[in-house]
Amino acid sequence: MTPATPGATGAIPGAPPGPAPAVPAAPASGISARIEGAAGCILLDRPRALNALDAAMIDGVAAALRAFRDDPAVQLVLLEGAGGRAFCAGGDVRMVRNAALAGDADAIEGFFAAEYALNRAIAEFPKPWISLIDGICMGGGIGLSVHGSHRVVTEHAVLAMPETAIALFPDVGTSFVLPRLPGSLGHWLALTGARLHGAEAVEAGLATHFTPREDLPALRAALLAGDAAAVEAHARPVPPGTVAAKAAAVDRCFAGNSLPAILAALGAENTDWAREQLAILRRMSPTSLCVTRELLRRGGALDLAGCLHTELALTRTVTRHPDFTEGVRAVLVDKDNAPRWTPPTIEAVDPAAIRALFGD
Ligand code: QUE
Repeated sequence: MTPATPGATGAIPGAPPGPAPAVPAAPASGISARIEGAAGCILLDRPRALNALDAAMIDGVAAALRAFRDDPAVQLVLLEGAGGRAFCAGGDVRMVRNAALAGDADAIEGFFAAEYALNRAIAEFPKPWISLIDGICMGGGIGLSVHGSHRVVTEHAVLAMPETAIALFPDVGTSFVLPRLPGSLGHWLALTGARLHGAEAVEAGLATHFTPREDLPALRAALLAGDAAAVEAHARPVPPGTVAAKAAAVDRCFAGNSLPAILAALGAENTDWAREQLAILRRMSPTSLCVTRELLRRGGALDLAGCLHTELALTRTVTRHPDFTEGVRAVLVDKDNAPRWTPPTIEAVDPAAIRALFGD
């Protein structure tokens, strides 16, 4: 068989039938994309980084999306993570930090613009876009899945938007999604970075179906045969769980329209859960918490495109704030988990500084 032209992109015209050639991805891209049966299959394949998305992976997924969208042989898209531990742990924030330290604003903007364009293309994808989430799914991984039609989680799935820990904010279109979750659930998830297990993620509305890991091979086989309805057939009912049990307290505490109001409500709650949430919020970037609260307020009134536009504008200002490089340093570079935030407390955040980050 003739090797594919190096650097070729898109489906190869006149390719012989049978096992389809890889759609475009060179092995170095961190993804692979191929047609199996009636399914366009995309594998996030950088397991040593928990499949965190770098620029090449974003370009690879975007090229595969275009090829699968335009290929009538592809009835649905199947998105998975390699390595057994993660679907996708996030984005390449170490690279973004290096670019921020180097003052390379164009590199930062280019990275996020490509990622957010992909998030929007997934929302507009005309065929089933089915993510099988059998491990860690955070940040950029939520962006690759939540805008698609089907998000199948297993008992090994852990979903979260943990950006306030690194002084970023919930992006990849989640400023559209989170304010639309029931009650104040999205505000709680965004501010605290709370991790939801598979069944809880279905309860919260981030995931659509729960299927045990042991059933994934059968589900996968049915999907390769083009049967998107197999997602329903293989789904198990979700037992009423911890999210429903917490919902009333979440709504009492996280509905406040400012961080001081949320802290006051948590203090008044006087439960172990509320004290734990307070302790978590006290570890996050105070500036990032205030940006996040305001972003979700605005996101509730915008469409997805408007949210992604707001997020992209924020990446420019927020990555220039000292908390961002410090947060990535503390969590992902030095891993001392001892960030020194500027200002150091929520009470010391100047509302005018938050407005300035939004460009008001
Ligand atoms: C908050 C985040 C991220 C995070 C941890 C946080 C994030 C992200 C990663 C991550 C994890 C593993 C990797 C990697 C990145 O961790 O966005 O390259 O191998 O991408 O507390 O927002």
